[in-house]
Amino acid sequence: MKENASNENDRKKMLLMGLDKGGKSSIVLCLKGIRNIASFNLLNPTIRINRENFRSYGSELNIWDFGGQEQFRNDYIINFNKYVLGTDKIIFVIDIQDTERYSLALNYLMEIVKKIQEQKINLDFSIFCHKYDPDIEMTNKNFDESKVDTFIEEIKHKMPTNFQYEILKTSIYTVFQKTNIH
Ligand SMILES: Nc1nc2c(ncn2[C@@H]2O[C@H](COP(=O)(O)OP(=O)(O)OP(=O)(O)O)[C@@H](O)[C@H]2O)c(=O)[nH]1
Ligand SMILES: [Mg+2]
Repeated sequence: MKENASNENDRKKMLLMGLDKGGKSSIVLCLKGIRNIASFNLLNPTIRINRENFRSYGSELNIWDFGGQEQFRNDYIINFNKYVLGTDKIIFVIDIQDTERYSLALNYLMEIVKKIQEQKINLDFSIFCHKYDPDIEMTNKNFDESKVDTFIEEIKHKMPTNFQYEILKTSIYTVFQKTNIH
């Protein structure tokens, strides 16, 4: 985490950004500890920014979930400096199953990175290659791993060399759980 993180009570401010339907609000539910898949079906598209505070994995989080629809995105870029104030971490979420919007997602990512660099903002930055579901080839017949790999290489190529970030493959779908009852 960045050294000058000075939020109240050590609360971490985290922004979730990315195109609409990418899975950001679903990730928030996961961070909140929701394990019932049915709850995910109840999610509606996020209108502008949804802010929530909760405790997750030992940290107090102040999550800003940025609705990704086109009509909202321009404002985020124009007013980025205002939104990013006090931010410890940004997660940029890309739906890797949405191959048609790879370049749109990449352009949006680059706009955000440019803003961070212009303002010399110090924060953790992660890129989630999301919807990388277990056994994905069974649920998505069009899935082509080499396409994803090529895209990830393109991201790495476009990211400024002096910009620190991590790229992760993520999914909300995990395997069946069991709990002892006696
Ligand atoms: N296959 C798969 N689907 C997912 C995953 N995560 C989320 N989804 C689905 O993706 C759709 C969009 O999820 P949301 O979390 O609402 O997406 P969002 O990024 O918040 O969208 P906006 O609020 O419009 O910006 C929903 O139908 C989710 O169930 C995942 O890991 N794998
Ligand atoms: Mg949402």
